[in-house]
Order: sequence, then C-alpha cells, then structure tokens
Amino acid sequence: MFNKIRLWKNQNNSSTLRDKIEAIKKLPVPEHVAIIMDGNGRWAKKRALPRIAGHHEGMKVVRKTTMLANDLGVKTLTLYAFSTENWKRPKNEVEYIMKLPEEFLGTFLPELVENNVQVKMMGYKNQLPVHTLHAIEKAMEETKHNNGLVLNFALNYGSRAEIIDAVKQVLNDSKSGILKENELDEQVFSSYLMTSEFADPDLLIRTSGEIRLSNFMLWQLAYSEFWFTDVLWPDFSEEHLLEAIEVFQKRQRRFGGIL
Ligand code: V07
Repeated sequence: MFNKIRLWKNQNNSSTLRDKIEAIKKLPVPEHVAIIMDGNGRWAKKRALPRIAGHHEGMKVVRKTTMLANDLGVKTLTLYAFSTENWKRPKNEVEYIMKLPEEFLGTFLPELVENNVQVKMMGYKNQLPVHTLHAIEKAMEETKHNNGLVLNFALNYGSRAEIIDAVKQVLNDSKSGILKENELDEQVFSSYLMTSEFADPDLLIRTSGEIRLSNFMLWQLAYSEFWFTDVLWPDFSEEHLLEAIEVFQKRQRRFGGIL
C-alpha cells in the first residue's frame, strides 16, 4: 500500500518535471548559462560534516545540472569550480578539491561521451597540479569531436587577471603591427579573452545567497540576466535550474514587448 503511494508520488513528480522541460523547450532557451556554485562549505557545516563533504556533494550536482542543460538544448554551460582566490583555503581542502576533476571524470566521462558533451576548461593552467591538468586534458581530447553541450569549467580563473592579460596581448600585437589602434573595438577585444570561442552568457546563476560577481566573467556578463538563489549548491536541483530559465524566459518576453 505504502509502496503504491510512493510509486504514484514519484510518477507524479517526474511527469511535472518532464512537462516543465517540454514547456521551456517551446520558448528560446539561454544559449550560454554560467553558474557560480557557492555554498558547498556551508552545506557541510549545517550537517556538522567536513567542508570537503560539501564539495563532494556539489560535484554530483554538476553531473545532474550538465545532463539537464544538455537536454534543454543549452549550448554552453560555464561552471565556476575554483577561483584564483581559492588557493588561500586550507591546504588539505585545496588538495581535496584538486582531486575532484579526476574523480568526476573517472566516474562520468563515459556518460558525457555518450551524451555528446564536450569538456573544456578556462583558467590559469600552469598553477594546477599535473594530475588535475592531465585528467582534464584527457577529457578535452576524448570529447573534442562532440557537438552537444560544451561543459566549460572555470578553474583557477580570475576575471581581472584575464582582462590584464588581454590588454598585454593587445599592446604586444599593436607594437608588432598586427593590430592597429583604430581596429580595436569590443568584438576584437573579446577575442583576446579566455572566452574567445564562446558567446557571452545569457544567464548567470549564483547560489547560496551572495549577491556579487566575485571576479567572475566581468567583461562577458555586461548584458546578461542574473538569477540569485539562497539555495546552497549541493541542494541545487533540476527544479531550480528550470525555475531560473523560466524567469529568464519571462524577462525576455517582457523585454520583447517593450521593443
Ligand atoms: C569541483 C564540485 C562542484 C562545486 C564547486 C567546488 C568543488 C567538478 C569539477 C570538474 C572540473 C573539471 C573537469 C571535470 C570536473 C570540479 C573543481 C571543483 C576544482 F574537467 N566539480 N568540481 N573541479 N567542485
């Protein structure tokens, strides 16, 4: 009897999720979604668990979010996994976090390949442990011909440093005559950033109640819609991603009405 009720409840829940997905697919879906995955440490603290338990739980949410974004037809999903500031955390925590790409890919790479997902990374590669970089580069190589969702990890990424590096490259190209001053415009400058191959994000999501950008994609987010939630990243579910996209679609429609 109880089993039957549980079965009915499950079927009911999953059908509403499917219905929501189908409804969202009928309207324009954001092509590029960027997410600041915040609140993993707080999630663990609330449960009296070590912070690393929160990071591990957060990794599982990366998988669910990727699969749903792919299903919805999102073209690029950029996830802020590690900032240039995060090195200041305790050594053991950083060491644990740097093993997550290997664990994630060891478990989920076959599923990503099956689902035509392409893995990418942006950030300063030279400071990453070799084992971390090797795992990511292997995944990038094995998925480079996939043409579904691009899963772009921002890892050891910082936006101001990215902009400074772009400016330095512009100065170099100017000095060597490759670039003339009057040729430099927003589009050309964008091509010097780590995101040169991607469109700017249409939607930024940040979890855990912080309402700031924390040095994430400052140039690229100039015209993006922002959606903030108090939900901690390990608690972020399919329903939350669908809600963020629903809000995005409503804002787009209102914007469309004015024009
Ligand atoms: C990390 C889990 C998610 C919450 C945020 C912090 C901790 C997946 C990856 C990853 C990175 C590259 C890749 C495959 C997977 C990851 C870091 C942290 C550094 F090719 N989760 N996750 N990388 N967390």
